Amino acid sequence: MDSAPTSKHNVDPARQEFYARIGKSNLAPLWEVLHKLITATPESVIVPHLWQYESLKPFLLEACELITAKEAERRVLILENPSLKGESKITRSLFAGLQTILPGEIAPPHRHSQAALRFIVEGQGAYTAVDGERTMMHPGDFVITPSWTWHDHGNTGTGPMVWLDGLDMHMIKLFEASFREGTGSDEAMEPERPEGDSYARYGANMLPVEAEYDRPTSPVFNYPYDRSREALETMKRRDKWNPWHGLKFKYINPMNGDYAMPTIATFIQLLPRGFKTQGYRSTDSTVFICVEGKGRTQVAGKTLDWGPKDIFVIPSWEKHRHEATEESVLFSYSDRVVHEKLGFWREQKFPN
Ligand code: 1HN
Repeated sequence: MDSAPTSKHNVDPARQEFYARIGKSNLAPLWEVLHKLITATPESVIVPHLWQYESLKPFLLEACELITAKEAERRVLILENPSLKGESKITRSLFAGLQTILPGEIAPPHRHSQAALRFIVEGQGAYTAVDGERTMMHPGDFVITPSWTWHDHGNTGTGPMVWLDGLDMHMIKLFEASFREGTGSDEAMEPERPEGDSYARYGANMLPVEAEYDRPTSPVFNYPYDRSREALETMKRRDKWNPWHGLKFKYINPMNGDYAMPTIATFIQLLPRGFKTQGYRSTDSTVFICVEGKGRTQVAGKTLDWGPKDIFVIPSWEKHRHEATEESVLFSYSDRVVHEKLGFWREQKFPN
């Protein structure tokens, strides 16, 4: 096959003949690819992109006419990075999708190696059940489905309910460690514990003495928005604004103060009206959703204008700035926790 030289070395016919010959033994010369493999700085293949919720909403409702939640198993429209069409990826490691469930519908129980987060976008009256406990979901709540826990969803309300699903799916795929099973039934699982049980045990700044909890994921599986919003509201009265983040918090596991999930880092931040963050970049490609407010993010020569429920993605090591034209709240998730745990996370804060 005719291919353009990838480096200055391989114009040499003797080398080319050698490469072809060793290729038959499933060998290849590192020196031809080294500079592509090890770049001086991250070269993200993904692009920044914004999904405007208002323009997606009709598609979410149209999907409801085409397929039931039961038949779909999960009625999710995948947010695909424009540079990775067909790969079900918003970043190289993460999945994002918008799930819709109609009144009376059930998304049947299953479990899988992939961990999920739900960030509730709109509606009321739907629950998710995780590992035997149901929690009602409200807009702005951050809900966790840890790896290999049974989960189902049901809408007992009167209108459609929509949430953002974030999964560590492509990490599991990379490691070829995916398992999945159903219960053999389409019916919702019977709860084993009363609603609010885990929040009472682990979410009230107390822990059971001799707590027996050995998962790497937070035992609090619903971080309600009214609590996190109230905290931000109280803090904004006296806190100095961080020039790169405004007022930004990570969700934590109360057992150890670590990120709430072992594979996905989650954050919430408040930007006051008129605030402009200074340039910032980090190695973790990040998915943002605007919860409240209005603003714009400058990244790679693009301006992403966001408002409530809009979702956008910032690639690894792309310098960006947020500007809030109204007081804004952003929720975000990334694989930063993995970068940190494995020791390769980096960030750069710019002086302007
Ligand atoms: C999944 O199980 C859910 O449980 C949502 O709601 C989205 C995307 C890919 C694979 C499994 C859910 C999913 C998913």
